[in-house]
Amino acid sequence: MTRQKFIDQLLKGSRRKPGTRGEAFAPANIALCKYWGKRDAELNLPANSSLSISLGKLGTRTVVKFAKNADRIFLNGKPAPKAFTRRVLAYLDLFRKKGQFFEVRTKNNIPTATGLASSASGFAALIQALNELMGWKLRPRELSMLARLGSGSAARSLYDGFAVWHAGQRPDGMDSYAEAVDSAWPALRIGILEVSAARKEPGSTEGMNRTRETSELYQAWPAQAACDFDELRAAIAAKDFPMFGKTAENNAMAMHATMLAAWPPLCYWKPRSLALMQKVWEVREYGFELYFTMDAGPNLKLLFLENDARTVRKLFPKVQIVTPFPKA
Ligand code: 2P0
Repeated sequence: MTRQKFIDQLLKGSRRKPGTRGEAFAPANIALCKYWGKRDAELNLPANSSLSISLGKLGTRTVVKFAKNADRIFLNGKPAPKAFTRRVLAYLDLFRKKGQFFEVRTKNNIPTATGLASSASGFAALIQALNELMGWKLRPRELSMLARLGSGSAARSLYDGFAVWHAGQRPDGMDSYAEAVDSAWPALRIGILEVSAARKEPGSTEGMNRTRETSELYQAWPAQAACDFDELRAAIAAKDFPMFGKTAENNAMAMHATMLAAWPPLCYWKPRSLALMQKVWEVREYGFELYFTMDAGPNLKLLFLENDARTVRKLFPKVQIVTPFPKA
């Protein structure tokens, strides 16, 4: 099935009463059970289900309007860089009618120094703004499937707090959507440790394709991910922090192990990444409940509870602490 057919099917029967403007905010998210590998590249369907935590007020705000003669794309108040513009236009092409142009104004409040990807919050904000502009009145579940076409992890950025993105089984992808996990954990903290803010090489799409195609260890991944997904859900429901941290960290290490066994090998770690991992393991030997997760990049995201924030700050003076469940 093509993307276009998928979209036609999803929008069939939806209301189409365009407005004049759409605006939305979407949070960035960090996967605790990672999405790694696609079962269908055209429809961007994942090989495994994933689970994430959204970063509260850190994310992307986007305003979309109709434009007269040409598309106009802005990022943080300035005309957007070429690569960004190209990606947004390719996505808008999926939805535009002939002769229709858009003005898109996007702002990220994720400090670039964190090295956190903004494509997830970016596509999640864009599709919600488009939903309002086009008057589709789609629900978050359907919007998550459309966000997925821009970037897989964007499906999970439709929600605050914990979110799951179901891999689904259907070839048409209609069962691969994200939904919120109805469980708040106000004491949970994420600590971002930046090792490098440079653009990751290669990008995750290429990284996961190469891993899936060449890594023998990848065969073990879907089963581990399925198991970790269930364990994390159980740990969240029971607020069992050691089980939560252990499962998330082990899931990240397993994902990186599949990459190391790819050819050419993929190693996103820098020497400092490894030094930080070893520091976490060392303090855990002394009974301190600190864990980490890592994505397709060199930075660490620490996982800990509110009461340990002071100690984490002492151990890692440069840490940026995020509260994923901010008080309203
Ligand atoms: C995740 N990552 O679950 C995993 C963990 C990176 C490592 O989702 O190809 O930019 O656009 O669907 O969403 C990053 O991949 O990939 C990602 P595409 P995306 O967060």
